Amino acid sequence: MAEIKFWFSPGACSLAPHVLLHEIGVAFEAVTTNVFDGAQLTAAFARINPKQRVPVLALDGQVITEVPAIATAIADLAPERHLMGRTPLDRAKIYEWMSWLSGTLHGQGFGALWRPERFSDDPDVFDSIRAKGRTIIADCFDAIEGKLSGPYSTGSAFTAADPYLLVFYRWGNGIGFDLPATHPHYTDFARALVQRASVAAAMIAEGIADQALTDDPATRSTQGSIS
Ligand SMILES: N[C@@H](CCC(=O)N[C@@H](CS)C(=O)NCC(=O)O)C(=O)O
Repeated sequence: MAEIKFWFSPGACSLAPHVLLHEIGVAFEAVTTNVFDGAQLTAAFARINPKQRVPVLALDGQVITEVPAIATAIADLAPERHLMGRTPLDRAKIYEWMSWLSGTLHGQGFGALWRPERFSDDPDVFDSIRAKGRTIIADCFDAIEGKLSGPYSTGSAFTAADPYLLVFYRWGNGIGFDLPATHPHYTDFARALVQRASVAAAMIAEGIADQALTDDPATRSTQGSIS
């Protein structure tokens, strides 16, 4: 087995591959790089990932970035776990989920909401960009609600797409969406997922288990993260 090193920020999109590492039960070194804390985005980290983002996975020193690529690499470490599904169609569907979650919901939606400066140099239009981000997020949540109908996003078993969907469920509640009230399929999916041992283990490791999922809107504000 390769030597595995993994950089994450608590509650960030890195939670998804972090769950996958726990799911396959390998030994790995986890490095907390809190992206809320600029001081942790060091020059040393920039040498590892010049994009200055988490997650980062290193396999025997070979650095891999981007959630879909990292998820694929982790799945390939334990092919018997079928984290990329059991059929070519499953695999395509999982890439469909991950590409859309990464590019549209995360990059466009949460990117515009939390990082409007990525879309314009003019601070006067930031509020408008943030509003557009929130609309994109709402549209994505509605699409997710329409696609989910059980405990797994693809096929009849847990796959790499599932913990990625959990990341955005948590963020959505953190930014004031009332998903338990408005999106019952997505909520049932998320509640089932946090019961899974690998998900619980990753959330404990990230120090966010106490923020798991709650019906109390007052505590949901702590669930947001950074894009
Ligand atoms: N497209 C990247 C996005 C990675 C990303 O934006 N990560 C966030 C945390 S969720 C981050 O590191 N943000 C720090 C920053 O933008 O300064 C992926 O899928 O891995």
